[in-house]
Amino acid sequence: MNTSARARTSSQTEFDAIVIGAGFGGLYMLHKLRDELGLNVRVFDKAGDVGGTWYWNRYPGALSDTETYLYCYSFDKALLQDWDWNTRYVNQPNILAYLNHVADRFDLRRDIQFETAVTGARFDETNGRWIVTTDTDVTYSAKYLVTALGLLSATNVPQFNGIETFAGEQYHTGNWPPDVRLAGKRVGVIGTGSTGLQVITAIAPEVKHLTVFQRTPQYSVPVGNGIVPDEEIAGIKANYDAIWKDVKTSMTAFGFHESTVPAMSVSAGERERVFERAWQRGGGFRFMFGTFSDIATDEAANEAAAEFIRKKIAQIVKDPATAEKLTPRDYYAKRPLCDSGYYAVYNRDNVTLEDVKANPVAEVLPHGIRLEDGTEHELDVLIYATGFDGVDGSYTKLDLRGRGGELIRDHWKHGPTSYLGMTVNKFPNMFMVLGPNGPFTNLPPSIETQVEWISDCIAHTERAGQDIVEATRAAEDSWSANCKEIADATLFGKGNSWIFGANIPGKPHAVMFYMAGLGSYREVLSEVVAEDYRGFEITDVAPVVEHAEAADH
Ligand code: FAD
Ligand code: NA7
Repeated sequence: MNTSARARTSSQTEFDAIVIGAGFGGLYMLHKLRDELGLNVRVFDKAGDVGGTWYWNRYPGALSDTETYLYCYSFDKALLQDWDWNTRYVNQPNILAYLNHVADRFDLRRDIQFETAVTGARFDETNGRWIVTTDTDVTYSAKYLVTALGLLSATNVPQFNGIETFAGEQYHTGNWPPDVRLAGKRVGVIGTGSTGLQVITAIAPEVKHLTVFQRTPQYSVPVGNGIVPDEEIAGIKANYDAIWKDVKTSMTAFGFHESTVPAMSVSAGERERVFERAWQRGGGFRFMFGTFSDIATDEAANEAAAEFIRKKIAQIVKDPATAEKLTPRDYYAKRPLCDSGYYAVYNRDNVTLEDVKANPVAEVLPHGIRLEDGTEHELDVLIYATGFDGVDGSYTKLDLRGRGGELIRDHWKHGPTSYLGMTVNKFPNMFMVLGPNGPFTNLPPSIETQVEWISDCIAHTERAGQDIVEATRAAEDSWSANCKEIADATLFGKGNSWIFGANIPGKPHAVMFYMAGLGSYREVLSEVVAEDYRGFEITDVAPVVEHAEAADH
């Protein structure tokens, strides 16, 4: 433990608000609550510094797939003008530099306690305060608890037989240490999601040999990264007000207008031209939502987009057997991927592809991996690009208890639920940034939306002189049912991925997002406020009552 990092903050233990997480969400939450509402706030993060996702995911090739000009905060106009950038997409070191700059600019670090993991939090019904336990000996308390834990922050490491016997180096991409050297080594990568595609493409030219263990092939389109001309950047900076207005009323918040044209309403030739233009321009969300209106909802439209990508794979990959292994046959219905030359990697002599669905990993050996057919791959380094226990995973690992001592993991035993993606009945005064059933978008604008809404709600409760703000059970049920209905109208539920919890063995397959878009989400939030915080009870500390109807949904 780095005690100096902990010592930077005072020995105070009682706060108005405690925030967990110092990524995009937690940093802005601290600024709002401390600098605008004047609250006494402490932020905890188990990381050694700010950055969240971008502190942990330092693997080679880590890149945002949101364009740079929108992968940032919008709340400070001077910051938007001052921060310099020049690539269409922003890589991990530059996102981390940006968040460090934000922390310095708003003097945030003095209220952040790093290298401190929150282990649990319990709502004390007698006084309406949250009691927060950490991996230090100290217990803290606060009236408000904001969990900005991240929706992709609890790493998923598959429990292969023999994993502990591996004698080489092993890394998960979401917990990547500095100074890893891969040049000249025999490296294995397990996992071909967004992260796998990035790390594979980045390291293939430098390693001695790369073996990719692929369970499910992926649809991916080019990202289209490159230097952005100065005039374009000047144009963006001059028009930021209008750009953000547009983004925050759009569906995906990725900076393009979602198409309103159904794929099957145009000729096959026109479809091909539209797909080809999007392929040349780059961007996964742009390909899925900017080309036609119904790729995520209509089977024929989905198949047309899928078939276009399959043909591209066949053109790019020279060895037909490898191309076939790389070709997905299922729906194009996961968070859409983009890459910097992924499929072409398999034309390199130093890259081997193993299909571990057909021939699963039997065990990890001290010197490599053995597959079920007996094939052994000798490896110096094993990289797990196996993703995250997404969305609720960071919550269910905590001893997080609301009224009556109810554990969040019991409340969510059939899958996570929330009201507005931010609140949970029986967990009063607790607000989640990017909690379950929040918007499925480019995330910084959704994070800002939630942070601002939470801050307003806390200000409202304080102005009213009240102790407790709590979502009703009816509001939570109705919002969760609404999210399910919207998600059921898409094809996403048919793609087995983290966005439905399908990547973690034993995890209930559940709706995790509000898929109607950011514009519509913001409208709902405004209506809730206009109707005097519809769906919330804002009260003083109530006498303790028995909660016999324990959540069973
Ligand atoms: P995070 O950045 O995840 O921060 C959460 C913080 O909480 C972490 O620092 C963690 O250490 C801390 N924490 C969690 N639990 C505890 C605990 N118990 N005690 C103490 N601290 C705790 N989104 C996009 O919109 N566009 C993209 O292109 C994009 N690319 C991504 C690429 C990768 C590889 C990954 C992993 C995610 C990507 N995301 C992307 C999603 C990304 O997570 C969000 O955009 C954003 O960074 C989330 O910010 P956050 O503050 O909500 O959470
Ligand atoms: P993902 O998208 O969940 O991808 C994880 C990958 O790891 C995926 O290919 C999985 O295959 C594979 N995986 C997981 N467990 C195993 C086991 N046991 N054996 C073999 N392969 C396995 O995570 P990412 O980190 O790539 O991306 C997450 C998000 O971060 C992404 O959407 C962006 O928003 C950034 P599967 O497909 O499940 O068969």
